[in-house]
Amino acid sequence: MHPVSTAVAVLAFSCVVTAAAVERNSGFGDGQPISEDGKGAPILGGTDNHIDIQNPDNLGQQSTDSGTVPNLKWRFSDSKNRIFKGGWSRQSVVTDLPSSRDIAGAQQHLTKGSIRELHWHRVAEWGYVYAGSVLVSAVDHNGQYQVAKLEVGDVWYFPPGEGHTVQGLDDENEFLLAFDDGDFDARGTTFNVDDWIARTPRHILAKNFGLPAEVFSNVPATNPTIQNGNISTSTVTGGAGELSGNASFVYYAKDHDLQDIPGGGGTLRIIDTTTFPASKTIAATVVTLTPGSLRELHWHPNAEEWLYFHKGKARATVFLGTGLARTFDFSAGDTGVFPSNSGHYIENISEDEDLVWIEIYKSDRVLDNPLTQWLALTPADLVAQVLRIPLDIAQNLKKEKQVLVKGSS
Ligand SMILES: *[C@@H]1O[C@H](CO)[C@@H](O)[C@H](O)[C@H]1NC(C)=O
Ligand SMILES: *[C@@H]1O[C@H](CO)[C@@H](O)[C@H](O)[C@H]1NC(C)=O
Ligand SMILES: CC(=O)N[C@H]1CO[C@H](CO)[C@@H](O)[C@@H]1O
Repeated sequence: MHPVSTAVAVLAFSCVVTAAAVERNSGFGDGQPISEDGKGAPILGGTDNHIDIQNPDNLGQQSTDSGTVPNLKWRFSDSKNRIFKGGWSRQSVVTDLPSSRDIAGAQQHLTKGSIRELHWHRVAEWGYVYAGSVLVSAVDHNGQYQVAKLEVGDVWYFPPGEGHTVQGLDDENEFLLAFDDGDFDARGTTFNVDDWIARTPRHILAKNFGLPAEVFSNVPATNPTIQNGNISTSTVTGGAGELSGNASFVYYAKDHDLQDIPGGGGTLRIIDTTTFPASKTIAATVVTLTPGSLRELHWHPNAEEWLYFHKGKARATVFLGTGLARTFDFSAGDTGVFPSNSGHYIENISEDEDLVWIEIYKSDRVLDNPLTQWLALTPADLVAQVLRIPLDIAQNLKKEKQVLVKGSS
């Protein structure tokens, strides 16, 4: 037999065997696109069963989904990690998650003493410490400066163009970064100080700093981004003084109470210009949702929402209008985007683990319109007629935002 024919025959045979071996009723829990009402069939071609089991909604589990909705999820685990002596960094940008036009994100890790070198960006940078502690330092265009030690839950915001640096203080330190432009890798986004100095004629450096040119002969030209170092003990004085009060570029979690949650399903921290005045282009919410609870159906009138899932397991359906809806399964390490004004909810689908995520908006404010409150504050007879629900139900819808609705666990 011709070798190719043999291969085809073997392949055909193995498909038959596989098809017969797969239980018709095995279903989504086994990573098979087969519904209880008999739709679908087993996957016989190449597939990553592990990923399929984690994403039953990609397989078609949710019967209310409809139409073609683009992918709105990206796993940091699918990002290219850059490793350095002193840490690592991986990002989620518009080429990874094309629907995220407003926000790009990154995770970054610094070991003790390691320095994210001095740099600035064309875009604003927002940071949230979730492990360890860091020293951040920045100087604005007026020559005002701030040096601050941040711990877990604390946030920084550097406006576009503000020179800054970050140093790890504990043995291991990690934080989430968000930038107010999805196209973070565009040319002209990040400017590293060593890069600039290495690319400036020596006699110009001498003239600029009023120093012998040799002073700069060891400046690295390789752009290390993260480098080993010793923990800073220097203090800064002079210039136009320290940034503080409403001009401060840091938000300390300990100075702010958690938001009141009528629905009782968890905790919420809103970090926008009402609580962190300097953060003019990035607003954020840090949410903890208890098992079985629901971030109620709502939409954001003012911005696209970018999400980073820090802990737990979630399910969310995004409604894009005109009959379009798609459900996504999220777990720790995923990022996601809900387009501007899209309707959505997030449910904690774990039996016992809290769900923790961070929402980022390119805005000065976090604004949301909950569905229940809208219906409750519309004439009840109109709502009853349109939705064909009993009048007394429409009359008794909750008029107060629930935000996080407690589920039974
Ligand atoms: C860190 O401190 C040690 C001990 O003082 C010194 O030998 C070393 O050169 C320092 N490293 C850097 C990067 O300055
Ligand atoms: C500081 O910001 C808060 C919140 O935006 C505002 O209410 C307050 O008036 C500001 N204070 C000053 C001194 O500008
Ligand atoms: C503890 C709890 O209520 N878990 C629920 C989370 O959500 C999933 C999916 O809706 C339910 O199956 C779990 O029972």
